[in-house]
Amino acid sequence: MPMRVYLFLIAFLSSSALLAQVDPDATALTKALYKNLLSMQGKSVLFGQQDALAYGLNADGSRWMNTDDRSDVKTVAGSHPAVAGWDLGRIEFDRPENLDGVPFALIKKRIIEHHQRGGVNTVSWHLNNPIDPSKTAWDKVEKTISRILNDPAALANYKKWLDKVASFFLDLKTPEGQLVPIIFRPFHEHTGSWFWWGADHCTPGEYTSFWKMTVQYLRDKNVHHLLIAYSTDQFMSKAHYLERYPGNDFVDLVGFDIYHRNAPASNEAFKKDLARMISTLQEVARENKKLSAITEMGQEQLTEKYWWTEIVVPAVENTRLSYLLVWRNGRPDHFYAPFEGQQTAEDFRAMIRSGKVKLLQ
Ligand code: BMA
Repeated sequence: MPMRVYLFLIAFLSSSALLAQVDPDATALTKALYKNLLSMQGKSVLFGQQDALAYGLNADGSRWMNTDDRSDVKTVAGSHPAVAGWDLGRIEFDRPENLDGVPFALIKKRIIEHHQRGGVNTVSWHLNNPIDPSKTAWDKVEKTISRILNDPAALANYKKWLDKVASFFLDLKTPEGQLVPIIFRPFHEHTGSWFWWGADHCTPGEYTSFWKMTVQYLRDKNVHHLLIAYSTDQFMSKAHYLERYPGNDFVDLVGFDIYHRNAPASNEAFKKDLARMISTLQEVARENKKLSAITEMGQEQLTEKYWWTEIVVPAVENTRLSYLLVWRNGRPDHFYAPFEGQQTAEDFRAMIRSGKVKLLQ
C-alpha cells in the first residue's frame, strides 16, 4: 500500500474511533464537546453538581435561589462546578417549574450561561408515568414500557411528552444562535426497581427498545446536540452492567450512580464497591469506545469530614472518568456538596487543590 494511502487510512480510522458519536448528524459544538471530553480523559476528572447554579444553602441552613453567578461550590472553593446537572421532571405537563421547584426558564438561562463560561451541562428526567400521568417516576407500575410500546394511543401520548423535551432542547440557544450541547441521561438507575422503568418492571428487550425509540425520536425531531448517557445504579458484574445496554449506536457515555449510605460503618465496603464498579466501567468504556463518568454520587449531609480526600480522590484519580456529579443541595437534611461553614468545606478545597478533580477553569 502506498505510504500516503496508508497514512490517510490511519488518520481516518483514528478520527472515526475518536468521534465514535452516536448521532451522525451531531452539531459541530456537540462534536467539540465530545472531543474535548475525550482529550481530557486520564488528565482531568471534572466536578459536577445537580442544580448547583439554581439554588443552594446559606451558612444558617436557609435556602438561596435564583441568584446570578452563585453556587455553593463557588462560595466554598472559588469556582463553579465544571459540570452542571439539571432535571426535566414535570416538563410533561407544561408546568413552569420542574419537580424540585426550579423554573424551566431559569434552567434554560443557566444552561446557556454555563455553556458560555466553558461548562458542561447534563440533563436527567424524572418523568411521571405516561400510562397514568398522575403517578410519579417512583410509583411502581408494572409493564409501563411494554404498554407504551404495544399500545398506539399510549405511544402517541408518550411522544407528545418527547415533543416537549425536544422543544426544550431546541430552545437552548446562545445569543449567536448556536445550540448548547447537552449530555442527556434518560431512564437512569434502571438496575434498581424504584422507577417505573426499573429492572423489575420491564424486560431487557423492552428497556432497550424503549431507549432506542426515544433516542431516535429526538433525532428525528432535529435534536442533534445531545450526547447520550447510559447510567445504571449498583451492579454486580460486567454482564449485569450491560444487561440492558441499548448498543453502541445509542450511547455516547457510560456511567453509574452510587450513594454512600450508613457512614462511617460502611466506609470500607463503600470504597471497595466504588473501586470495583469504576474498574468495570472503565473496561466497558474502553471496549466500546465510550466516555465514562460517575453520573450521580454523594454522601447525604456529608457527615464524613474527609469524604473528599479519603474516599472520592483515591477512587477517581488515575482513571479515565470524565466527571463525577454529586446530587443537589436541596435542604439542610438533603445536601451533597459543602456550603459555607459546612464541616467538609476545607477537605473539599483540599481535593480541588490536589488537581485530581477540577472545577470550572
Ligand atoms: C432525589 C431527591 C428528590 C428529588 C429527586 C429528583 O434524589 O433529591 O428530592 O425530587 O431526586 O431531583
